[in-house]
Amino acid sequence: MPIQCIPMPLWERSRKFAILSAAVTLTGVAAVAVAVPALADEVEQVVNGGFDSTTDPFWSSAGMPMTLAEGKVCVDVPGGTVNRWDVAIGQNDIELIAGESYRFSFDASGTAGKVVRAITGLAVAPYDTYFENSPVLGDTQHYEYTFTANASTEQAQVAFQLGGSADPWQFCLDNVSLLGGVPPEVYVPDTGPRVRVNQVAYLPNGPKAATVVTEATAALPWQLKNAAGAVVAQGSTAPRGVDASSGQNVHTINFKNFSRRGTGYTLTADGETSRPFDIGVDAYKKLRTDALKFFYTQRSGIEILDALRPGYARPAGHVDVAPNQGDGNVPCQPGVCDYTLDVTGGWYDAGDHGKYVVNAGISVWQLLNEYERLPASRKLSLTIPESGNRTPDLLDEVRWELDFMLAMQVPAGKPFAGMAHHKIHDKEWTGLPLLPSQDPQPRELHPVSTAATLNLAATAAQAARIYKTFDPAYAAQALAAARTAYAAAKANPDKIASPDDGVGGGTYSDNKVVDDFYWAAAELFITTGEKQYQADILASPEHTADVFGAGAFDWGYTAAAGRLDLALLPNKLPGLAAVRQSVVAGAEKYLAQQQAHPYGVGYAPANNMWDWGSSSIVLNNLVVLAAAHDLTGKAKYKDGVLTGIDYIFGRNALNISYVTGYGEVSAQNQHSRWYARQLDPNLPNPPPGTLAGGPNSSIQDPVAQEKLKGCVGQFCYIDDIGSWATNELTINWNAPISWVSAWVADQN
Ligand code: 9MR
Repeated sequence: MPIQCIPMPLWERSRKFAILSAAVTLTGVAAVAVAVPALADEVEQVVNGGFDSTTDPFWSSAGMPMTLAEGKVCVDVPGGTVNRWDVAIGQNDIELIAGESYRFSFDASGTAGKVVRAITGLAVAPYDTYFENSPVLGDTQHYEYTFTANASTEQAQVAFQLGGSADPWQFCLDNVSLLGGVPPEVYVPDTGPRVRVNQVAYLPNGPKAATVVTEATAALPWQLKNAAGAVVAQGSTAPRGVDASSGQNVHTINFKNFSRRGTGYTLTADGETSRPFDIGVDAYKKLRTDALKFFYTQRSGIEILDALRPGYARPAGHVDVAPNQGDGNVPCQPGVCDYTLDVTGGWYDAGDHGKYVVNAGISVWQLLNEYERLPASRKLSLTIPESGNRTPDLLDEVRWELDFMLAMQVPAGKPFAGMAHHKIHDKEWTGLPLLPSQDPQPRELHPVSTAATLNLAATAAQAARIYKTFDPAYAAQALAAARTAYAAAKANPDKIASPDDGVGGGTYSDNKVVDDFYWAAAELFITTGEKQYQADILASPEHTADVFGAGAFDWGYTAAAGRLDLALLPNKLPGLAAVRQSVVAGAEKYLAQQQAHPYGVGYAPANNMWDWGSSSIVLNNLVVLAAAHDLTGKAKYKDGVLTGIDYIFGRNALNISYVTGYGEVSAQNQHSRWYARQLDPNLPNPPPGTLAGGPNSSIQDPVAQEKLKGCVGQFCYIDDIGSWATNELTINWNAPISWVSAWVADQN
């Protein structure tokens, strides 16, 4: 048979179609087959998958001949290749029908520890991948996966990609099958025991509550046991009826009167025993640091050192080293500007390689706010290259991003001088996995926007007051940039980033900027005390509006960030009593939602439609409760924060902690091009302390659409790397887990 190579990376594709994975995940959220009638006859698509006396019609890459031995096919895989697709075995001319389910199975063995990337995909450009899995090999094993095709084609292939190894190895294959017309797999999440707790820790003197999923309508007895299994407290559950956010009938358990510190506690009710948890504060002291250490590993433009992050070392991304095209000399999209900018550095926004000023803004704001509001954060060692200098590590880390934001400002003398470019990212979407240093795409600056400019104004104004003690020149530079940006935004109040500009990166389109004006004016006023900014605050419609909506603040709505800072930081704005009262009123709203919620969630989205990044919204609403506590000293707001975190750490419908490495079962496979262990066992999972986006009712990605169709609220989440709509990681989500865990760590 003709030998055929796969010339292009199969993952050089729009991420919309890059991945369909049916893998059983590390968290135990497993795909479970449920018996449903087959749609049609089951039809084998692969010819001669048993390699009976010939290898035809399979092909292999040039220089890697197939040999038949003991009824299977084997190859000597050459060493020294770079990409997985550099050497492969496969079969072409396979027909797939969109919407039909297929069972892809094979027996494989290989040199221990080597990896095969088994795919079903398009055999011709643009090489879409319909399904992939990358098992680690050893002795012969049977592998079997079911997926549903999302396209029809007569030009599909099954292929076994074997490249990327420095040293040569051996691979053998048998019984390759792609069976069409099989029953689709019904995804049923493995939610473990029906007693749901904060799997990390309850604070000794804090509230302590759990949720029991049960058919029972009358109260049930519960028991709290210590690590030795002895009953240390008991009581009766409170039936709460059907919870709208999950559709489950639930009871709650209140065990706040038990306060003895310890590890390995469990709660038992209705014949089920919860996952273990601690009573203590230490985990939050660790998390406040881990959540901040996340930002170093997101850095662009610098090598990540193994000495500082064992297991996470990688070369510098987007410096001018091939195949990167580098961020040192980036032009605009065609027709947008006639200059280039050096925008090296900053943090990668998320699992993509883009850098976006609006999302940089809210993230920087929140971390600098942590610095201002929670003084213990100033002393944390984040184990970063700058550790040990005389500047607090938190400020050094944030400066990495601030410098990037400042570099995104249009230079004097150019059209729209003083405005900020909305974003910089790849020209086309790339697939996964892809280390930042391996991204071959050209980078482009996108048009300026009023929102980005005001994000720069707000955060540079914040920086001006915060960095003053450590670097007065930098503080002055930041203040000048903030003033210039604010004036430029006032002169160009309607430069809205296009909601259609979403190829190669996200849009972050923000069509309402009155909130950003208010926030920027607030930060400039707090820093300078000047009347011009005071006048703008008082004239803003946001100043008297209820800014505490379903979610308090996010990249798209920033008024509450301004309101919180006016209420809590020293300033002489007239009418501060009303400003502070408005924060307390916002907190009352979230507290009432939380008290009505049997999982203790102070987030009640309209029509139970959970937002993209809901984990961060739940946390940001807790920031408002924390603010109310700090303003009034009232314990009910503090208890609200402590109750609210339980949901994040496992007291939820899925029984999962949304923070990697925290809790017995936690999110591990967040969508990322470089923490892509689910796709390549040689890569790491996200570092401990990484927050997953969480339930998103709109399930925009294909994995969520295949697995979660019809999901109710809290169930709209899957810990799969392909689910970018429910399971990404981002800088603006790790900022709130950092802020809230830091606040909690300070409470005991
Ligand atoms: O978090 C963002 C969410 O609020 C938006 O609805 C969504 C669509 O624009 O984009 C999300 O942000 C993504 C960004 O556009 C690109 N980097 C990854 C971000 C998280 O998914």
